[in-house]
Amino acid sequence: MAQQPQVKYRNDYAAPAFLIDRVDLSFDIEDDATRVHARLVVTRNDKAARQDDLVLDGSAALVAVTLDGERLDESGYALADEQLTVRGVPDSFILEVETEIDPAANTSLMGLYASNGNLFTQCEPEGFRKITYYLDRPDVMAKFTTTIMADKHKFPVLLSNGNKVGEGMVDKKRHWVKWVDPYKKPSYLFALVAGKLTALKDKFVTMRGREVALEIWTEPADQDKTQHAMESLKHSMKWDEQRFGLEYDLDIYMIVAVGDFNMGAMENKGLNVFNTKYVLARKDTATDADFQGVERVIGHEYFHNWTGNRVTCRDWFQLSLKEGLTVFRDQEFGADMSSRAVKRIEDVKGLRAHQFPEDAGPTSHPIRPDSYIEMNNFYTMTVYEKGAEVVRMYHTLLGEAGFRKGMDLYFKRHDGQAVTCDDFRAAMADANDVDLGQFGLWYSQAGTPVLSVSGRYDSVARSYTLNVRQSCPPTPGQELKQPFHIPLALGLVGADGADLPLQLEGEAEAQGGTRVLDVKAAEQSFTFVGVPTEPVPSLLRGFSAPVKLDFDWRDDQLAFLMANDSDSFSRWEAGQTLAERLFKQLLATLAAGGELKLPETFVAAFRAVLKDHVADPAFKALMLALPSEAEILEMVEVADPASIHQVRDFVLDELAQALRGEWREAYELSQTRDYKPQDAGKRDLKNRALAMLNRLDDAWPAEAAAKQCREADNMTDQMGAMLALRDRDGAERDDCFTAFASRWQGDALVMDKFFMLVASSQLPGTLEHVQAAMQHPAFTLKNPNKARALIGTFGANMALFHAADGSGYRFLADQVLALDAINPQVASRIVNAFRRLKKLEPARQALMREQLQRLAGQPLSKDVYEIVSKILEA
Ligand code: B3K
Ligand code: ZN
Repeated sequence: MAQQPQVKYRNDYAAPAFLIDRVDLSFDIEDDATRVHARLVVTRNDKAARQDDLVLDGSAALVAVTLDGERLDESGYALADEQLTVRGVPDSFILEVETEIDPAANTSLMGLYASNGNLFTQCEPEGFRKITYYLDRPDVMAKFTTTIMADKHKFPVLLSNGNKVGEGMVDKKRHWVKWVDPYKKPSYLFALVAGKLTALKDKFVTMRGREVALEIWTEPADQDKTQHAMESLKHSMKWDEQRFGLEYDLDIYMIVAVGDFNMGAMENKGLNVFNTKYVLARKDTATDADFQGVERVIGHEYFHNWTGNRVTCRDWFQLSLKEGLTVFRDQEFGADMSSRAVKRIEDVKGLRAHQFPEDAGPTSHPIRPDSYIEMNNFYTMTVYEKGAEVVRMYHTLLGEAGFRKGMDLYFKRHDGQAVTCDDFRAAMADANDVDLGQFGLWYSQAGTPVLSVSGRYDSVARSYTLNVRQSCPPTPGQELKQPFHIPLALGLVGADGADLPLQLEGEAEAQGGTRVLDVKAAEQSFTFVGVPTEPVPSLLRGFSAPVKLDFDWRDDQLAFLMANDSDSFSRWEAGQTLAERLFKQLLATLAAGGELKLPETFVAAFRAVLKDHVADPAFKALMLALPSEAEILEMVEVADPASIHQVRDFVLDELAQALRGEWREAYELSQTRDYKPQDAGKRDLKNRALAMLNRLDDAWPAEAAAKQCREADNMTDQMGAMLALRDRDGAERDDCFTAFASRWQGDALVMDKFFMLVASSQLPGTLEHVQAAMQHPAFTLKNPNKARALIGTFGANMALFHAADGSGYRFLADQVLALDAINPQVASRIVNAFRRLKKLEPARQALMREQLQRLAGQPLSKDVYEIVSKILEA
């Protein structure tokens, strides 16, 4: 490999040798460049090892350095390897640094960059150093003031963190605005926005009666799509007060939407910057899922104001401290805003489809990683989603009241500080006077633990014994694992379908229908007494821990749990377990050259769900969703993507055929009139039915979809129709797709949906269509949403990406190289499509390896290098 970038280790942490108390920034925005003047009030940190020189991070063009008013020449400082060393500084001093940057040329979208003529920043984790020279690490917290000067006509709106304290004219054309943020913050929370934008304005009165101005800024054309974001923001503010007693702390809260953005959104203090995808929503341009996404991300960034900003991370290895906790908070917010049962299932489904593969592959890492080459590669499903599961386990172990006590103590101890995951765990333990020592292994050990459980009923003693064994597969750098502390929530279901009271051996009386067992040893037994008849165990209720569960239920017991379990997660899970067994059997049959057959019991279980007219339609839709191809890939030892695709398609075709009447009935009964947000579940069910019906050769489902495509008054039904037609060649498909692309060619977010449909099609010729779409005037690799919609989606298209001739792999590698030259972060996400290399059957493995080696032979960014080398070395 061409280069050997440096690895950073968690254990190398050392406190900063200097602290910065104050930063006064001024930005002089001109057409061809932006001049940045930074005035830093610096003191030597007496709690750290003494260093004579001040070493700042930075990569911007340096114009001048001044120490206590004296301009330094090159004898006073040195510039090398993206660091500025100021020699022999006193104990406290004022350092002024002037830099020049070119936001229009910045395609990485880190630091200060231009998007459609406006300027935006992204600093987390290490973007601030692209703006000026600084101690760009989260444990250096300072008070910031920001003055921005620019042409008033081109940049009428100038925003930064905190409160606006002044504005005026510099000369006839140029104006200035000054912002002061009264809270200390690390540089990664700095933000600046400048441009032609308009705001939707509202206000919120906090629980202590303070009035906060709320502003959502967009390009003028998008202003009519911000109402839902505003409602979501107000709900978030209220929810955090009610659930956690947390109040907002500035006089203004601003959200700015930008079309070019590397991720979802960013929680900069008082000035969140958002991907337009998570702000803009109008019923004709956004699906129900998009509306939900906006609410979730608005909540997430708002909740960061306490979990992230008021209390931040000591170093980037601690990222899950703020991300795992904030995802847990946004999940709970979502559950409280809609259906808790549905939300939990959706979250677990996402974890299984995206985090489990990560944890089982070459880039597997603990939620608190031990090392990294490029920090941007560690904003992962593991740090975020598994991190949230770890926070949820505290909640499960301590209960709502105990968890709240822990949170209160965490803020009491650490408000205004930069702390570690261990500090959080200590607050939880101390507030509840419990020992969470072993629980700490969730932070240090990677991999998805496996719980193998067996049950034995003793009819004479009327007791039921569960034997629980835990193990965790090896992951890179971690061969052997110690046993985790696992909360195992369970119930025992009696013959009538009701939960039996639970009494463990030695306990005086029975308590409740669901219990949480503390599993701590490699092997452990639990005996329940007073059990009148043999129960069916319902295990891991609510998905009480991020583990894989193995229990030898009979198929009829799973069907019984599907119909009766009082825990809705476990009802859904019983169906998933049945499906998993089915897929494994069918894959084995296919490999042995046998004939595929769908068992009648499976059809019957689906029929029962479709015929259940009482259940919440959103829940029904989830019960009717089979594990995805990505999930099935994780179920087998050696994966042949073609077989996985074939088998899943077979099951869907059979279900469509065998239940055609039921699907049609579901389609017709779920029709809705006028668009109401609360009908989302019905729309989901209806559109799933429409897609199933379009697997049949009948003409009417295609006509129904075509009609829906023409007449839908909302994007959910519009997309539902297109998804139903996506894999069905014919005039209906062509007409619908053509009309869609021409109607929405001017709407960037809707065009992303179009590109996603093109790249996810199962029809032969999809690769050619993707290549053609790259020439579409609305497409550009420079826009991350576009790259993800077309190239990212293609990388997740099991049948086409893994084409037997290697064409999918070659195409993806080509795009990774093209993207890496533009935006390494986006390229690095997309190259992850190769991470299941080792799981593939030999022929595809060889083809994929060839492409990975081709990549490795090229000059790569640190981002892509880190992922490619890990995949090849595993
Ligand atoms: N904290 C940001 C993520 C920054 C990612 C940098 N690559 C958004 C969030 O988690 O809320
Ligand atoms: Zn976050």
